[in-house]
Amino acid sequence: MVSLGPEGEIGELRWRTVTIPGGLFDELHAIVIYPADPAVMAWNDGAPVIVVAPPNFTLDPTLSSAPKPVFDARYGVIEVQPVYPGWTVGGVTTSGALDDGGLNSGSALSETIRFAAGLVSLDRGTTLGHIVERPICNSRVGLLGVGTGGVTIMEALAPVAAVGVNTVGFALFEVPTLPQLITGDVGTVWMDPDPSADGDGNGIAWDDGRNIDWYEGDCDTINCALDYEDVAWDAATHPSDVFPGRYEGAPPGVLYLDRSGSGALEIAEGGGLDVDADGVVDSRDDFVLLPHYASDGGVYYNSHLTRFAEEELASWPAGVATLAESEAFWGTRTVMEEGRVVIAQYDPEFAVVVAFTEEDSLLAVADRPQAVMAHDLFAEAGWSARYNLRGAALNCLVDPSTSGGWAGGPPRGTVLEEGDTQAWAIPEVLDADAAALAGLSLLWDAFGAFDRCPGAE
Ligand SMILES: [Ca+2]
Ligand SMILES: [Ca+2]
Ligand SMILES: [Ca+2]
Ligand SMILES: [Ca+2]
Repeated sequence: MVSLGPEGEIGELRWRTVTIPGGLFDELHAIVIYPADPAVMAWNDGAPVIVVAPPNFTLDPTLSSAPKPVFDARYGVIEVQPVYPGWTVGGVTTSGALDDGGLNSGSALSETIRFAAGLVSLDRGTTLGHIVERPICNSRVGLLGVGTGGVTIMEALAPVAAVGVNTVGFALFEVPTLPQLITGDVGTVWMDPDPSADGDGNGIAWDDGRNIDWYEGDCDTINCALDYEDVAWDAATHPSDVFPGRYEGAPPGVLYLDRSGSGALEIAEGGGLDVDADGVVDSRDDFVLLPHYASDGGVYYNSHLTRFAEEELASWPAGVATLAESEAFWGTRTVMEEGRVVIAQYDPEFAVVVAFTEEDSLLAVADRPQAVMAHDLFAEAGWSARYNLRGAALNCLVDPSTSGGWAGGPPRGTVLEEGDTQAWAIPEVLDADAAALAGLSLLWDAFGAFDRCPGAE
C-alpha cells in the first residue's frame, strides 16, 4: 500500500493526502495541512496538531480536487482532516458508502485521530512528523468540530476509550446539538425573507426566518418543545418550490405547519415562507419543516416531529421514514446523546470550547439553545468548558485593529443563559477565522500560552 498520495499548495499552506492502514475500511484516507514554512510554530517545542472534523451530513463536491483548510499558515498548526467514507477530497476517495455523519464517519475520524496522535504509522513507518518535516507535539491532539462535524467527534470518541485519551479535548464550532436543530425546525438563516433587514424589529437582521413557536427555554437536552399541532402533508409541492435552488434532487412532498388555517400550504410568490411579505415568517405564514434528505434516498424528519406527524396525519406519506426508521437514523447523530456516552467513558480532563459567531451559520435563533446545551452538558459533568475565545489567546493571535475591540468570550466556567449568548458572540469581523480561533483557544487552555506572546496567560 502506498501511504502518500496527491499533494498541493494553498497560499502559504501545503497539503498532502495519506492512506491510513487498518480500521474498518479497505481504503481510508486523511489530509495533512501545514504551513510551508517550518519556522512558523505556535510553541517553540513543536507544532500542535488539531484534527478537524468538517461538516459531513451532505457531500461537499467542491473538495474533490483540494481540501478546505481551517487554519491559516500564520497560526503554525498542523491540521489533519479525515476523508469520510464515500468522499473524494484532494483526489483520493475513502471506500464505503456515504453515511451522512453516521458511525462509519465517526470510525474514519477515530482512525484519523489515532494517526494524528502517532498511534498508527503509515506504510514503511512513515509518521505525521516525517510528512511535515518539523518537530510536532502530538502525544495529545486537539479536536475541532465544524458544524455537524461536532456530532461526528462524539461518534468517534464514544465507542473506543483508547482514542479519546490521546486528545486534549474538543472545540465545537456552531454545532447543531439535537436532530431537531440539524433539520432546522427552529428556523434557518436562509429562511429569512431579507437577511439584511430586521423584519420583526428585535435588533437582529438574520433571525426573521425563525419558527415563531420557538421560545427561550424550549429546548432541553432531549427535545425542543416546538408546537407541531397543525402539522400537515402536501404531496405535490416540491421543497425547491418553497426554497428555490435548494433540495433540487429531493423527492416531492413537504411537511408543514398550517398556520394560516387554510387546510393548504401557501408559499410566497417566487418562493419562501413570507406570504404576507412583511419581512418576517410570522404566526400567519405557514412554516415548512425539513427532513434530512439522505444519500441513500431516505427522507428523515427528526424523530420528535415524526412521532407527532404519525399521530396527526391520516395516512403516512410514501417514501418518508417511519418513526422506527427515523429513530434508527438519528440514534447516534446527536451531540447530546453521544456526548453523555463520551462523558461516561473519560476522566474529566478534557477541555471543551463551545464557539459561535454573531450570526449563526445555520439556525435563525440568536439565543443559541444549541450552544448553551452543549456547554452545560460538559460543564455539569465537571469538565473544563468555555464559550468562544480566551481573551488572552485572541489578543495574542489577532491584531486588535481587526478584532473590532472585542475582548474575547466570558471566563472559563461562566454559565450563560440563552438570552445572554448574543452579547458574547465572536464578532462578524472575525467570522472567517472564528473556527480556527476556537481551536487555538482550546490548545491554549490545554498547553498554556503560545510562545509568540511572552508574558501572556
Ligand atoms: Ca431579516
Ligand atoms: Ca429580527
Ligand atoms: Ca395554510
Ligand atoms: Ca410574514
